[in-house]
Amino acid sequence: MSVDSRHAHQSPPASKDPPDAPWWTTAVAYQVYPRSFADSDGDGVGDIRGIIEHLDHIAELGVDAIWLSPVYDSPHDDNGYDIRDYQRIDPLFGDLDDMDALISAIEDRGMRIIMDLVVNHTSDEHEWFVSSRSSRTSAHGDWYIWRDPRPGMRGGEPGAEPTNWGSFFSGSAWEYARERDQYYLHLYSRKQPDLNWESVEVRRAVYRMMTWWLDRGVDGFRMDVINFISKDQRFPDGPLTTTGYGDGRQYFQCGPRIHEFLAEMQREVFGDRTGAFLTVGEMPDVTVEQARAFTDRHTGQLSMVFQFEHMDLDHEGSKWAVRPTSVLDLKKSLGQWQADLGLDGWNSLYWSNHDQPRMVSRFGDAHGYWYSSATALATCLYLHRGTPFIYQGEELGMTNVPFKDISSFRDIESVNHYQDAISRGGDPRLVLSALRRTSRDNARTPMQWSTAPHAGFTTGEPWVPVNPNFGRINAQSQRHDPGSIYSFYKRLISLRHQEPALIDGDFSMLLEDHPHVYAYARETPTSAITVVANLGHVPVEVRGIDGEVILGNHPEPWAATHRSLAPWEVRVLRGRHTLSVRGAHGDVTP
Ligand code: TEU
Repeated sequence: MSVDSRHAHQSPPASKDPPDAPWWTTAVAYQVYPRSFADSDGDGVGDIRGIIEHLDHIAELGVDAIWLSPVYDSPHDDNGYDIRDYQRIDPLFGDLDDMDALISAIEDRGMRIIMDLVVNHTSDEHEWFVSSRSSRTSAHGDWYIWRDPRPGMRGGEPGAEPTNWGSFFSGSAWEYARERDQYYLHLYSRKQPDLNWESVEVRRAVYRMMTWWLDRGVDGFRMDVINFISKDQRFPDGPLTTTGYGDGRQYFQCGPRIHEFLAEMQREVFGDRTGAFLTVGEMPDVTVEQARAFTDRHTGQLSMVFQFEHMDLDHEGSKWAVRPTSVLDLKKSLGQWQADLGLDGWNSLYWSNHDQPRMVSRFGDAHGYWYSSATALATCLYLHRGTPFIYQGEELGMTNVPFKDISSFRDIESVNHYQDAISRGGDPRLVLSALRRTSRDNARTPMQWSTAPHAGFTTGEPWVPVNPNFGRINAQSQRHDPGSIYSFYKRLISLRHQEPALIDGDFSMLLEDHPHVYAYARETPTSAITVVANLGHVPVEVRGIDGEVILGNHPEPWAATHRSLAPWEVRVLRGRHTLSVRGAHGDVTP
């Protein structure tokens, strides 16, 4: 391997970190999806009181911050990502008193809380939209993105939409409103109209609402599709896709005014307290260069972004056609992000969230090597440089769901895609089998607390059935078992907090060309850690892995006596190790 390629995945030295690095650079975060976390009142839907009752499950893991998916008032067309009132809690989840109680309970346990900020769009039932829709001259007339029908065509007529863009949830991204004889843009469902960020009044209203939440004691925001808020005002057609609609992303992904808007938000909302808050921008399709500009420690507008590159590696053209992710592709992608954000930017590190299938089913082996693959994958990613985000249930090794038929799905994206694919002649069995692997509902079944009915999630009928494997996979059986995935996550998080090399250390990928071994070193001038994992199904003999194992998923004395890595084995070693592997094709050296 050439020196150049070795350096391609090396981040620059870490010694440039300022001594007063913001709290979130050493933090581990945990995402709660309230609908599916814990139901305290038996209505079948998770709620805020349920979260409070189970806070110790999260606190004992050792995490520093909780990201709460939306709990705001909503008609729930997209499970709360369609907000009707930003300053009201949905009665399904509780009220503002419950929210205040949650904020204090989190603070009492030494943790922080990050709210979900969904301001690319609102619900069509938001009073702003109701007013905007009523007439062109209403008080909120220009708060949304309204365009006339195509010249020479009548509104509502097929093909009269202002552009050919498709919505992420199938169909056109435009909906006709007779009241104004115009179309409004909705990149997501037709009940999620996009706000017009060109309007200074919209921006002011959003900043006021954010400040109101900060004053209530929240510690930051996860910003939903925030890189879509600035649209190219020319609204051109996009290249046609297989759905029959155009792909408009190049006209709104990191659009012309995105940095200006986010800089304004930073100034108006956070002012000189910016470092005290965690801001993470969810950014589909963001490139590493763009992410570096957003997160630059001197000139950036956000603490970090959620990028999607590693989530898209298994897409064969679209998210509905999947192939397995290769370890080589993963190493290349994640290594590149480490290298390129290393010095001045900051990474978020995640395997899963409420939009992604379960990580052990997707990247690991949930059947043959459930424990080992879940723990190996977690160790590999969460000891990179950046801020880890764990999604509820991941710490238990929760898996994808054996959905029976289309009636078992709840998610608007899945349901719409199914109808759309079938109407275009798709084979229902094939469409269903793709959905089983990729549907967001895989992540949304209830938390598996115990072996009680419905996994202890609710005393009523859950809004979506629990995964039938809750008898085997649940918190009750794992919380006090030192050999559980939950206990492993505790050790992993504690290690991350203790070792300076894992916080500040630079990152160098090792054995870059090996198809199954994922290995890297983290180093500061005074300490080093080497992580080496076998993400494959056959043992691999790796030279250089002897020494002190500070964390491993095969208990001692296994590591002391075995020089080869078992399938899905991971070892975290003290010091910088020189590794080599003898493979079928000769030696692969670091
Ligand atoms: O998701 C943004 C997004 O584009 C995708 O991750 C989306 O989930 C979809 O799968 C694309 O195929 C965010 C939220 O996380 C998601 O839950 C919302 O549905 C969406 O925005 C709209 O608010």
